[in-house]
Amino acid sequence: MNPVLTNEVLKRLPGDVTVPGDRPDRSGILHLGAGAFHRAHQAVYTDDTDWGITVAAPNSRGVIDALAAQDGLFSVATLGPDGAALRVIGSIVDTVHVATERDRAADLVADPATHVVTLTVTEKAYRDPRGVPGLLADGLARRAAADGPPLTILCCDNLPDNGKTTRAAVEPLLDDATRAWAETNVTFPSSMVDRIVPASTQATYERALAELGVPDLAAVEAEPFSQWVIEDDFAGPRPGWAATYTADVAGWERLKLRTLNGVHSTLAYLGALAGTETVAEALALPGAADFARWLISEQIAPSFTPPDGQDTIAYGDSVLERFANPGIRHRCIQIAMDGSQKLPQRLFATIGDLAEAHVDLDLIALPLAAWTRFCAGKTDDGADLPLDDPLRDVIRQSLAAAGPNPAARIDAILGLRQIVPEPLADNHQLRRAAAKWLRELDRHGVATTLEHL
Ligand code: CS2
Repeated sequence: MNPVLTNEVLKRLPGDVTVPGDRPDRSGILHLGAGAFHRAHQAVYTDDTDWGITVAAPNSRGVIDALAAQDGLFSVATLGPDGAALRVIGSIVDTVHVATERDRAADLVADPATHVVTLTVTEKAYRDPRGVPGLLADGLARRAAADGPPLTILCCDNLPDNGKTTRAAVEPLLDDATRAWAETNVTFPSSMVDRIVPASTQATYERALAELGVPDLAAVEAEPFSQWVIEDDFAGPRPGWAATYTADVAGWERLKLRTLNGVHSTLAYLGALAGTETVAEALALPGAADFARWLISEQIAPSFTPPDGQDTIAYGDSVLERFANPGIRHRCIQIAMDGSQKLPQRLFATIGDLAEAHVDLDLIALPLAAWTRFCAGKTDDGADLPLDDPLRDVIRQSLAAAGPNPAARIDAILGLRQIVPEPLADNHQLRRAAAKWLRELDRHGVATTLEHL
């Protein structure tokens, strides 16, 4: 058998690769969602503590099979201006595949040795009671029946009030006895997580092989920046993560979701339409960076109050610098997916607050127009674009019924109650501005529209 990255191989890795110290022998953390983001974020924070993680994959098992074959080890390549630095992470000590081992997964939620359950399962997972919320509810029922120790359920997905959102998804599924027990024994802190981690590609695995000398099929790559702000509301022991602990995460969530993620989605739709592959390339389109800065200062910043000590415009500048990192190839199409689940907190919340404050909505209507055009599935050059979205059919049907008229297409999108808050549907200023931008995009394409802003 060809060697892969394992405990045995760790001892003879090249000297410039950072390796884990003593590995934890058991895990106090159960993590749901084995994606690249988890591996480059929470798993790295945990690697600096003496806690371990059992990572559960809800659906696809490729990554956890790779991790299982590698003693839980994987590498993170940090891509800075001076090239890549590789670190092997040792915090993952066990794996579980929920689709085929659901019973074991529920037992792990109930296991008295599990103190914290963390989640990165993407925005849409909280809407499906049969999926992750159902698993948590089953696990809590078992924990309550055994009168187990308190449990912290910590959401790390890009949702506003993500702790409350998680609680709201789980609580209705609990029986009365479990609900009463959970009330005093389970907490759902909110958290703001941040690190740009593109989906791994062939290039990621090739780099890992070249640097490690053995294959690493769970390798990830990420930017140098990393941040984690956690509401300090732990039911039991708290891992020694070097995060920021605070009583109020809401301001941090808003700052990040509206600025970083809002501009990310904006650039993703503009870039996808213009035919650029990555966010860095979209930002390099003539006029794009000026537009992004303008959007941040004129529309995003006035929509909310940032947390103490933060300045939204300065934060936005640092975000744009991160987006421009040439080492990070974050594909527009990846960020563009699931727009119906992302845009409520990234775009429509901003627009709603601006409308209430009677701020002009002209610039913020451009991302709305770009998304509307993106949903039709063609680039400015007529190439096909995928619409990877749980509400794909509803969106496509409404757009088809609207026909080619830009104003009618904007009204069709604004009429989608699952996505757009009610008061925005008949906001005349928004409708007019978005229809104007959509007409521009239809006639001239993204590149010309941005250049002539
Ligand atoms: C991105 C995020 O894919 C997306 O929707 O906007 O994954 C973004 O890279 C992270 O939230 C950065 O922390």
